[in-house]
Amino acid sequence: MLDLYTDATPNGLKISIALEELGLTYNVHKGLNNEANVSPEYTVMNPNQKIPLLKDDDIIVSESGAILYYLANKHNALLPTSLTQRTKVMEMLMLQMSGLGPNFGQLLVWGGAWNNEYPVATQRYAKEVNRLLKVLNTLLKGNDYFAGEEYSIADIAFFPWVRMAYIHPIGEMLATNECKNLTAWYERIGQRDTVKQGLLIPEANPPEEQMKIFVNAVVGLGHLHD
Ligand SMILES: N[C@@H](CCC(=O)N[C@@H](CS)C(=O)NCC(=O)O)C(=O)O
Repeated sequence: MLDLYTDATPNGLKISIALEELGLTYNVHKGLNNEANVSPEYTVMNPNQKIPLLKDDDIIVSESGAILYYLANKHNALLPTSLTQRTKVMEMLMLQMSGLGPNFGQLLVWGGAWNNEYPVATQRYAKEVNRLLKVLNTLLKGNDYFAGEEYSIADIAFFPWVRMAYIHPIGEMLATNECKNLTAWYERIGQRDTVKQGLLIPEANPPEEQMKIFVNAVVGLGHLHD
């Protein structure tokens, strides 16, 4: 039995999208409400006290990139077979995990949650997110997906983060209008029924409500970040 500990954050949504793509049945546990992610029971499973986390019977995996890789390997799906393409997928997965995710998270903290109190900090992260979005736009030139012709976990990893640039008010600071390939890719991925379904986990909240949950998550909940 699969148990997903998650919430409506980009890292959490990656996993519900992947599970929907794979057509798997899973139990959903809302991970951020009432500090569920810092409870003693949860901390045993993930000492890092973050969501998402996937429990597949006795296998427990945290870190969204690792969960995506685990699912793709286990089900032999969403990962190309050729070494060259697989390596491309891993390269993109690493870029998402180490580049776009952390920088966009910081942008939302400084520019969103903390109301641009320190414009120099907001600008630093806006500049880097903009740069990365343009890199993604270049990488998608002539390609439907990040690994070329094949939809993969790299696309799933980027989608909920890139989505922020299109649906969060902070997107006004970002030059998505200059990123035609990225916009076409974003629309292509967003049209998938499985993606639409994954975005409704853990609950069918409108995007604005999801944004609030997300901002709480990036700022940090409870005693973890005091
Ligand atoms: N690198 C991790 C990041 C996990 C992460 O930062 N999770 C956030 C939500 S997206 C969280 O659990 N925040 C709650 C907290 O810090 O208390 C991943 O990709 O899974």
